[in-house]
Amino acid sequence: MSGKGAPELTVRNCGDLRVAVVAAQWHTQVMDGLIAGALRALSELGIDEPTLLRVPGSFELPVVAKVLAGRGYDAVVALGVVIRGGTPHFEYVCQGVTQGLTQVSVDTGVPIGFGVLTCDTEEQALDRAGLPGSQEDKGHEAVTAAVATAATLRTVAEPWR
Ligand code: DLZ
Repeated sequence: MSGKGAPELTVRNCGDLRVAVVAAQWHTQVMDGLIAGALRALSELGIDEPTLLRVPGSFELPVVAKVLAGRGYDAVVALGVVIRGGTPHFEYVCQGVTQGLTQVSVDTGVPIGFGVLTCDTEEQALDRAGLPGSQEDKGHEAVTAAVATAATLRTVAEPWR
């Protein structure tokens, strides 16, 4: 999938939104970049002191996202990186985390930013991790998308006000 065509999102009046970030721990260098990009985006949006929780691997992201979504957060951002190996495990982890996060979001009505990289190689992941020299900053993008969606949902919650 190409990053070409991504919108320039403008999100206003969102500094009071409560946002949690849940991040896996596999592939430290890539994860450090994703988390830094996510925290930078939150700071740019005026969202100070976000909650940051770590889980072992990407497969564990949905369960924590679900609990956070039930605790009053307006948006949750899930960060992880899964790199293809020589076994079908890659497909199972990718499928589990993708379907799990989609289900959490739709079931709870809380936007979940999808900052999970699914890559063939570590080089591809580094190129999307928002590190110096990276082409893309997927942690930043995932926060912006989740907060923009939460801000949109707030406008439809009580449209008569
Ligand atoms: C087992 C596993 C493998 C092989 N690869 C990754 C990976 O590339 N990225 C990731 O986030 N997690 C990986 N895991 C761990 C699983 O997500 C999960 O933590 C374990 O299967 C334990 O439930």
